Amino acid sequence: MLAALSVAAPLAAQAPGIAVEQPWARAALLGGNGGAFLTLRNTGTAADRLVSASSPLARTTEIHETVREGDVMRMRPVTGIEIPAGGSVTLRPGGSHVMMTGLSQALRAGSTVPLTLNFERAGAVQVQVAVQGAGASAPAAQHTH
Ligand SMILES: [Cu+2]
Repeated sequence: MLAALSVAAPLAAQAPGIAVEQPWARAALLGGNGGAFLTLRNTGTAADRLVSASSPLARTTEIHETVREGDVMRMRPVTGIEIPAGGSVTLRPGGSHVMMTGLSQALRAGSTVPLTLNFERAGAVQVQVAVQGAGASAPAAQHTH
């Protein structure tokens, strides 16, 4: 199954102090919503903060967290995600994620979605998000050379 997910685009991006690793998204329908997931690694000596995100394919792009209310898991927008100096934060299904709503084109498995992440200190970082199947729960195996 993983062989079908090979993607030509680079899967990691580097900005001063911030590395974005393994960005991936679930397949989603035209007009629908898609979640993007990734690991933010802060290689700098000061804390940084993801404050916003945008994609040309989405009407709006928000940073969401998932909270439990009784037996129900709900998503809600947050103003940012802190990445401690020397630390990392992983956005994953069931947790924090980047939410793209009002997609102007379907997200098809095997394609990529451009996403810009804006950090308080590191500024704008552009990544190509690899689209996986709708039921995917983790990034595909990645080869690093
Ligand atoms: Cu969400």
